[in-house]
Amino acid sequence: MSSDLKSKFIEVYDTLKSELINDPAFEFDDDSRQWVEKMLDYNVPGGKLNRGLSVVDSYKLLKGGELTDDEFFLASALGWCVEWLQAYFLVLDDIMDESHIRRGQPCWFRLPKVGMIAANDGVLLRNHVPRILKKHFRGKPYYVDLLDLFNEVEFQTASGQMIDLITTLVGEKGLSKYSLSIHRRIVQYKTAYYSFYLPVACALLMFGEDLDNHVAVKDVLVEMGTYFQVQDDYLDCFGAPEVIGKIGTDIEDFKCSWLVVKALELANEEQKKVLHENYGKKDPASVAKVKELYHTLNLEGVFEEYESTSYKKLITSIEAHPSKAVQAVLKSFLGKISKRQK
Ligand code: GPP
Ligand code: MG
Ligand code: MG
Ligand code: MG
Repeated sequence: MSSDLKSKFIEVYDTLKSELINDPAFEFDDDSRQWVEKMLDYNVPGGKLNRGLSVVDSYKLLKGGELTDDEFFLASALGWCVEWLQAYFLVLDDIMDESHIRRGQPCWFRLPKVGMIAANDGVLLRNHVPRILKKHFRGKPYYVDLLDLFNEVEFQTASGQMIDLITTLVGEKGLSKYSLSIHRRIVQYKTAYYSFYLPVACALLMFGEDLDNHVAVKDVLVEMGTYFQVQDDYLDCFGAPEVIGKIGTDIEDFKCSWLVVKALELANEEQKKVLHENYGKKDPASVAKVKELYHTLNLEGVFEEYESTSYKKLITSIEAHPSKAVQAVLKSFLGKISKRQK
């Protein structure tokens, strides 16, 4: 995606924001308008924009040619709906995970003037999605399918987030209950559907496709999303905070992370004891012991191995797809995330 396209995409954000802060369904005054504008600028556009840009990219590959201005605007608006949904998830996820830093700045709820107002801001962000869809897609034949898609994916994500959170109660009873199959279920639901399936499904709907005919595409995207969240788990511990823009909390939070599952698989009895005694503790010395053990077990190497195996598997399943245009969509998405450092 060229920087010119990216700046055109960001122009669409400005349009959508200005519609939302002048929404006639609410009597805005200066304070409320300013609050929403600041909240949006802080939380919506500051990420990598991979998910949002993928809608435009995917639609373009499906069409096989340049987009009209109208098509570009609509595909971008759908891309921004995905980014809005993500902003809503992240504002709330950071409260739940007790995180401090996101996208290189304090998490929204950490700002002294914000605090728990962030919980309502999350609700507002979530409500902006159907307002954008209503304004720009109400007359389209695929409008109902779009609404249904966003609802389904939100349900899947919230369910995934629930198991991410309640599984820590299982871990507290006995860390060794964590397994790769539990991990897989968590990440498939909390990340893969909204981050990978949703952007491509938006493009397919806008292109006039019936999603029931694209189950194979969904399967590949869910697989890709799983790979992406394993990377996220890896970067939580091994990523450079100044590059990933956040500071990991998975060890402190007792998360069923890919790293702890792998560590449990590889550790001897003595090393398991170190894990049991230090995992899920807030104090920096315990966290350091867990990180040291990950290093001793060479989880960096184990991850590299996983990464190249997953990549090859994904390429094989993509190339099994009958349509070259769909193959291009999937390969383009994979290209954006493979071997990512952030
Ligand atoms: C990412 O998990 C998962 C989400 C952002 C989904 C949240 C869903 C809600 C319904 C709130 P993560 O905690 O590993 O992400 P990060 O590492 O970016 O904090
Ligand atoms: Mg989380
Ligand atoms: Mg988190
Ligand atoms: Mg994470």
